[in-house]
Amino acid sequence: MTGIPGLQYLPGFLDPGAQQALVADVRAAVAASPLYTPTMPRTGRPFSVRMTNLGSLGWVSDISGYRYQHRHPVTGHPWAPIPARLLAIWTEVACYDFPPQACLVNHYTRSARMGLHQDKDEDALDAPVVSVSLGDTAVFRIGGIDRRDKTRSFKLSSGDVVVLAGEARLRHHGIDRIIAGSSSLLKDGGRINLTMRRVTVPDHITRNRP
Ligand code: MD3
Ligand code: FE
Repeated sequence: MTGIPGLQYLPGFLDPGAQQALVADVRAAVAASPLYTPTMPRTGRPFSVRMTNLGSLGWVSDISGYRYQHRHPVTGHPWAPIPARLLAIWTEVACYDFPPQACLVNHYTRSARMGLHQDKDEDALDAPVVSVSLGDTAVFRIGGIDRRDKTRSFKLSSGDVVVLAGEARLRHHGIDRIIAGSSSLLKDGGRINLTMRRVTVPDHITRNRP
């Protein structure tokens, strides 16, 4: 479908009404778990993307490293819950029997970007990652498992959903740039990406049972 096994690209999965409703849910959740500026491990350099999380676990980065934790690093409170409308998208597209535990909320202004990286801080690497794009279009780049593998890029527009499973799960990827003014969904422009993930291996899954 995309020529990349395990990558399912669902353009226009959410209609404009569903996108508006999701933005309202996310704004309410972010009021309780505010966006903050993470910093890079070792250097402490700030990210250009602001982040927060929803769900029982949230992905954080600071000078000591990357990890999942139960509390917001600034407020010290547990993360706000993942909105039902977002959980319903996971149920519809993930083909996975357990719910996501983390929803990373990435906020991009017109100059924000995300360098090429792998998502590998989760124990449940058998679970897919489900991404929902809202607002301005992004130029997304995806490569291979090896950082030097060739990459290709495509645009992620508001309402697009991407499911990353199997072979695609550990590919390098990043956001090269945001196309400012390409969507009127968010009143101040910019882009929000919501990434749902399973972090821990569900208890009752026993591997290699004879
Ligand atoms: C390909 N976010 O939060 S979402 C991230 O648009 C992240 O904010 C980007 O990469 C964003 O980690 C890209 C699409 C995506 C998410 C996970 C992937 C693509 C992926 C995992 C493996 C391969
Ligand atoms: Fe990623």
